[in-house]
Amino acid sequence: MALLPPGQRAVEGFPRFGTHLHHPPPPVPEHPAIEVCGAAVEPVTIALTELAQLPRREQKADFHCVAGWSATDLLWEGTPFRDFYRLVIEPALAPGATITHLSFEGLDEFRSVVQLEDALADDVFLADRLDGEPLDSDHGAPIRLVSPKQYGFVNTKHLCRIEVHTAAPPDPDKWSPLASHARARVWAEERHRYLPGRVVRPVYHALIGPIRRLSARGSMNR
Ligand SMILES: Nc1nc2c(c(=O)[nH]1)N[C@H]1C(S)=C(S)[C@@H](COP(=O)(O)O)O[C@H]1N2
Ligand SMILES: [Mo]
Repeated sequence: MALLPPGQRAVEGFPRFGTHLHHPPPPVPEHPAIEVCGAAVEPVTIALTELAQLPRREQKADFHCVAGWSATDLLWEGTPFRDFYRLVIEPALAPGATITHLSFEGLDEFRSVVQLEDALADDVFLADRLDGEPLDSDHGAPIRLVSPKQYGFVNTKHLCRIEVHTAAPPDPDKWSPLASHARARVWAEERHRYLPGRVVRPVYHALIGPIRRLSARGSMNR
């Protein structure tokens, strides 16, 4: 069996998960696109049909949710984020701008903030296919961010907007005891900003079962 990061347990299959389970997945727009915006950038919108012209790759990776479950051996296909950054974002940047963070927003208004260095790791993808099929709405149709070395909450589904930042953007959850870790690296167990990963493990492990049952019920209703 493959080695998993500290505090993770393998689950069967790949559950739909996240903070949005009480909502159905957002509908896929007729002309899906990714918008790039931010203070230091000329706004660009790239249709997913154009995105398909950028370099593409396949990659096997495990997926680790902060709550402690891991889905193993997923086969993602899409554009390496590094290529997207070099070919779409960099040419639109204001001269001399230094980018430090990116936020990734979904059609459901979910948002993750990633340090530039983490976003440019060689296994970070904009994925539109999973296990040989177009990405389904449970897992982020039409396209999602995949950053396998970071917890699930970094991996924005239904991606529609990327904002570039020249400093860390304000974090609305900064003072919450459950604030997320800014790097969220799974091998260092960076689950939360204040609470050590191993302290929250038992609480999360107890919640996985009930949340999965809820998520299965959500899928049946669609
Ligand atoms: N748009 C969007 N992306 C999201 C979420 C969300 O609620 N909305 N939840 C995140 C969390 S917490 C996790 S664990 C993963 C779950 O991905 P999955 O549903 O494909 O298993 O998606 C992440 N990306
Ligand atoms: Mo998660």
